Amino acid sequence: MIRLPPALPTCRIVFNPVASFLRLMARPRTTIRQAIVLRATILVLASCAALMTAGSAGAQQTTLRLVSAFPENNVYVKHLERWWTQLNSEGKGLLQITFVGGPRAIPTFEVGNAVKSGVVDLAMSAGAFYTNVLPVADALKLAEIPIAEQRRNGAYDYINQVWQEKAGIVYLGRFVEYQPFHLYLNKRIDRPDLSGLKLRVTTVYSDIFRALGADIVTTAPGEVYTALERGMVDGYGWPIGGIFDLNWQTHTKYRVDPGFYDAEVSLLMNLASWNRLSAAQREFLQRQMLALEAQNSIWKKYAEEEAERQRAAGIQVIGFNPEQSRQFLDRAYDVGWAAHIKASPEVAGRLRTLLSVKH
Ligand code: 173
Repeated sequence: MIRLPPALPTCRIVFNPVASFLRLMARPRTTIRQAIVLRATILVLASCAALMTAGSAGAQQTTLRLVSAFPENNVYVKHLERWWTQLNSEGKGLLQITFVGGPRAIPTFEVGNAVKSGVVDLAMSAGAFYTNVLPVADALKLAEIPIAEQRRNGAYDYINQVWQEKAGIVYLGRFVEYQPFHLYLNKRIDRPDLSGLKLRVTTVYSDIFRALGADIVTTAPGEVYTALERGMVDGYGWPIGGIFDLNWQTHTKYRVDPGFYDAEVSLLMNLASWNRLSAAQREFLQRQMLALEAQNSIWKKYAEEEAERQRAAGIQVIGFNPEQSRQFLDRAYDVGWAAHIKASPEVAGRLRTLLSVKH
């Protein structure tokens, strides 16, 4: 956050030279004593101005505070950590990022409020975690085209327009893709019917799991382990990668295929913090963000590795036949979009056009 030079608040609080000056000028006659005060006032004004100039010239380096909606040992946080470490070494004297922490600093579902209000400057989050601030953010999981193409076809600009207008949030970019979501279970099913199952969700999965008959319970990622351990749920939604980060494999018997949608994790910025950056700082941050997005294809390999790791850990795959799979996927996208279009027809309708592939 850009800090004002310390001289400014001091000048304002202890002695308000502008007000004294105006008060003096408003008087019809000036005594000698008042003339001395006037001269002192002008001196203070001049030195305040000098300090302010010196302050802004010296404020070339800005430090931004970042939080994560995911727990700190999660793979997305580790990935981003490599990025901000590199950014900090390249951005000396210009821009720095300080990592404040994960959900222990700001609870997962409060991260949206924190970045909207400016409690933090930056947040890494999935859309599902800040639906309390911007319900349609969850629709980004439905994108069928990569972020690189979203930048080319106008989707990225439209997302930014909506995010800034409705939530005061700048959508800097998306650094997780090619990670389909799956349903992980401890009870066997043999067709796309989830009736009788109680499943841990976020808004990512709630509409499709409910449409298939499940009972749902919403928790942040940090509470999934306890919910599984205590047998409070029969399964959970999560992408193909990352279940080992928080030890969920010890309470996971099955993974249901096919995967659906695409895990979306993005970097968000408070609009006022963004507006305070200089042109050079913005350009630097955008360049760093593009370099991060350019790495996104690593997630394809990671998906394969994680599937193998699950197999090696004894997690069995429950698959549907091709027809069931096709119907399941069509239904997942239909109910996913339908929920958002019902809630905000114009924005979700436009997002659907921009983010979908013509079938
Ligand atoms: O918590 C979740 O299951 C969730 O919503 C999510 C979203 C993106 C990536 C990983 C998890």
